[in-house]
Order: sequence, then structure tokens, then C-alpha cells
Amino acid sequence: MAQHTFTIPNISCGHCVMAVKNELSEMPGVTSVEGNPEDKTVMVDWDAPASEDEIRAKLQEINYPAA
Ligand SMILES: [Cu+2]
Repeated sequence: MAQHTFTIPNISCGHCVMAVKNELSEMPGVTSVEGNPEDKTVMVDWDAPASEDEIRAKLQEINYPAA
């Protein structure tokens, strides 16, 4: 399993975290998404076929690019 904490400057509240969570949770291989609106961070656990590059691309696509 791989894990990474992404810092996402566009997160401004709990709704943003929910939006990111919903999108990332739909990606095959993603097993857990935990967000913190105060830190503007999202911690993601995944297995193949997901990858950090793919997660970053998805974040970009939904307008929450990782720093
Ligand atoms: Cu928000």
C-alpha cells in the first residue's frame, strides 16, 4: 500500500474536503481518503492500479491541484 498526504491550497472548508474525497474515492485502487480543511491536506491510501501521478492528475482536473 502507498500513502501520501497532499497539500491542496484550494481547500477552504469541509465541503471542499468532501468534494475531493468523493472524487478520489471513485478511483480504482484508492482505499482511504482523509481530509483536514484547517491544514488544507488530504491523506490518501492506495494500491495499484492507482498511482500518485494519477491522483495528482485527478486533483488538477477537479480544480483542487496539489501543491
Ligand atoms: Cu469549501
